[in-house]
Amino acid sequence: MKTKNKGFATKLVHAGDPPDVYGSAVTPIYQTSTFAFESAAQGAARFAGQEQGYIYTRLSNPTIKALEDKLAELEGGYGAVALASGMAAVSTAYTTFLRQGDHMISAQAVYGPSRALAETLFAGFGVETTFVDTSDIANIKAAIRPNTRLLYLETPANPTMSITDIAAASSLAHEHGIITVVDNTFSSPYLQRPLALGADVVLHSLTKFINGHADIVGGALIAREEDIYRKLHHNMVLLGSNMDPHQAFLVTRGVKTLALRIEKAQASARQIATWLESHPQIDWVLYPGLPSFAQYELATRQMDGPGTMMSFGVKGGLRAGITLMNEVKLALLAVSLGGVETLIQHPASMTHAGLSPGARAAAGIPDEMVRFSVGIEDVEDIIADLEQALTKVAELNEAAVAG
Ligand code: LCS
Repeated sequence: MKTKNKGFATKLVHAGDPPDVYGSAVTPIYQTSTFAFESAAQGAARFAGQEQGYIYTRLSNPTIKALEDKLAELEGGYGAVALASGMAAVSTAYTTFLRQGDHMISAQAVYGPSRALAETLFAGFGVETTFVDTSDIANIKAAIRPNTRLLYLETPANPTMSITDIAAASSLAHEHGIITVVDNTFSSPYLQRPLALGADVVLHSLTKFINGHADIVGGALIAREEDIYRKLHHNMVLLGSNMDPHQAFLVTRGVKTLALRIEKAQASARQIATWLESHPQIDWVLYPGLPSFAQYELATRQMDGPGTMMSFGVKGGLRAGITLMNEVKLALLAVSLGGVETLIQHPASMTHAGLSPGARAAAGIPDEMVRFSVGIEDVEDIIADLEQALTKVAELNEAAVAG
């Protein structure tokens, strides 16, 4: 179905679906590694790019292509590559834009392994990275060098919720011939479309909101322009970082309800963040939908909604945070985010444990920080769960004062 001028929810359901020979309502799983040619000449023509058609699943596959076309349309890009995981997307992006002797500027608050990959493997390949607080554009400007090739942003950032002005950052990068990649995992294209703001590439861990059902890991890169898309595709094929057809089928199924899931969870997240902020056992809450959020104005301007992710500090520090995580019964104590289930986790000992304590402190990830991903359960149940766990925290804090 042609979805070019249709609304976002219509695109979620229909974009990318190729016509099927049997009229199948959903794109089938083409669980095949290879595709037979009718003749040697046809095989040669396909390899030469003179004839459209499939060759081998690492290069492309109809089930994967249907997802890629949907993602490209949702993000407003020329083309997308679907990848084995979000980290496959990060490593394919770094590999595509960085060579020995190059320099990258990265947001300092990014998903732990995205930073670790730059600090270990890519440092070993002779690529230097400067990590800065990209919420202030002046910090990006000050870090630019003649050999800077890549500006890597994550906004809102995991887990600080720190926001970078994508339009201002991309425009500065373009003045210096620097490619801008934006990890849009925390918002999804339903809430934020970085390509329209000037970014060159959007990155996703599809594991999160886009798939939404905690049953696969996957990633994607969506390019604004054809030549960047071709480079990403070329490197995906060489690196073998491609997705599998069965994974693609599940993501295509999951993404259809993205708007419904985010609307429901976001309404709950607004309520939970407001409730937490006024709770006596909570010190602070970081949620872009709260007027107290330092970048509330930028968040409201840049995003179509504040999303479903938040971080907060429990009174009593790390010990109290651990009590909260051990006492919740509905929320799963688990990493990942953006699924239908509410999840709670501890960045300093889990997702961001790979960062040095100094890097965590500089990135604004204190030991007492707890991260919360709001699911689509009834909000009353999520709040009741937090309430009973916070009662245990209060008892602990009172015992500490008494004792
Ligand atoms: N980018 C962001 C912003 C992420 O949060 C993650 C994973 C990735 C990239 C990597 O994606 P993956 O390879 O896992 O699909 N974030 C996780 C998290 O916060 N908890 O567990 C995984």
